[in-house]
Amino acid sequence: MNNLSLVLGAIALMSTSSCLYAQTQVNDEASLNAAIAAANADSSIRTIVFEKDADITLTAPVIYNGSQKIQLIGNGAIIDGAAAGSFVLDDDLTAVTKDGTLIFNTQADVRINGLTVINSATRGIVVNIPETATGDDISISMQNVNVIDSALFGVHIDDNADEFDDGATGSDIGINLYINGSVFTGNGTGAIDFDGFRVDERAEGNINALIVNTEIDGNGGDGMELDEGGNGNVKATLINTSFSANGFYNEEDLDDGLDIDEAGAGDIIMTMINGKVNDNMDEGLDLDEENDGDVKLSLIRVEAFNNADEGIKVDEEDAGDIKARMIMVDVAEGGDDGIQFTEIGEGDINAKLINVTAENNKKYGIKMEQWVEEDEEEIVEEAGSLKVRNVVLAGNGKGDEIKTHNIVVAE
Ligand SMILES: [Ca+2]
Ligand SMILES: [Ca+2]
Ligand SMILES: [Ca+2]
Ligand SMILES: [Ca+2]
Repeated sequence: MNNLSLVLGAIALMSTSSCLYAQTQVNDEASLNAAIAAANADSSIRTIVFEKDADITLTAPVIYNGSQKIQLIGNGAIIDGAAAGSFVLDDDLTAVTKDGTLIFNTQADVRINGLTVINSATRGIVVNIPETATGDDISISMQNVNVIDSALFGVHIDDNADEFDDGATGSDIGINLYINGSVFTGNGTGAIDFDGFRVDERAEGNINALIVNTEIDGNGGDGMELDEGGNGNVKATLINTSFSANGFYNEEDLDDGLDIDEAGAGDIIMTMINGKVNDNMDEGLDLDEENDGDVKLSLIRVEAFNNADEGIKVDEEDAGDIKARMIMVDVAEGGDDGIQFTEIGEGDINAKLINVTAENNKKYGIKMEQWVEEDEEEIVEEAGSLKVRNVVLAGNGKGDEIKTHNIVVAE
């Protein structure tokens, strides 16, 4: 048997075992609902295939409730969710809804390829992880997926058991996220505080995200927010990504390009290679770590230009350190400090900057402060360390020295 027939044989096997819907391709609302209803009723159905470039207009949310892994092969289909659900505003002008254009109520893996969701009346794609989920983490994969012009979140992956997104109750499992070749733009323009892409992970479990060749630009809330509470880390690896021109919708509380909030035990471990965080209305990159745990940040070839607040901001609180490495990072024209690290509680800062520029920022180009308590009068900890090589500061509003507290700067 030659290689081609081996491959074809493998595809045929896969087809019979997992592509029951390959023959009846989805091309409208009725066939999409029929396919999802069939998968909800029959756990052997794991794949739903769309007709090439199908245009589908929904009149209501489409809801997957199955317990099996599910794969949507979009083949370039576009789903218009302008009439798929609604939201109400409560007294605080917070939008309240359980709706979304495509909803997955499951702890099983979700894989979506080659699909675009536009104009959602509420959220674009929603994954609700049941509070009772135990066992393996959920893996969510989106390749060549576009979510454009949703009123609320573009994508919402929700492990938060609290209806109002409060507290730290959630499932025992964590979230693995893989995004490649995708665009999330124009979302979060129907109510305040809705991001292009939001992940809420609570209780036990990590957020483990790998995002490649993806643009998360022009959303009303944060471009992306990864929000982790309870035990567990946020690990994010971002390669060839853009988080720009986000955060414009709520003039009272503008938002960031990429916002990572980690609380409870656990670390933020972030690597960005070839990244852009430009023109956001609050911070470009905003990392907040609370309670036990460190921030470990590695930025290589990253630009943060023209953000309204800090270009790159890291806050670490309570026990734990900031360890950072920045190589070929340029931060300019920001409305506050260019790069700002604040370490509080037990722990230190250990950073290395190589070929970094910070120019024309409103306050300091680079500010790194290590405190036990912020603004303490007496230093009681061993100093942290900042190694710099070929670091250029120019035109910054508070001068062009690196501003530090209890950090030894060495060439
Ligand atoms: Ca969890
Ligand atoms: Ca945590
Ligand atoms: Ca600390
Ligand atoms: Ca900490």
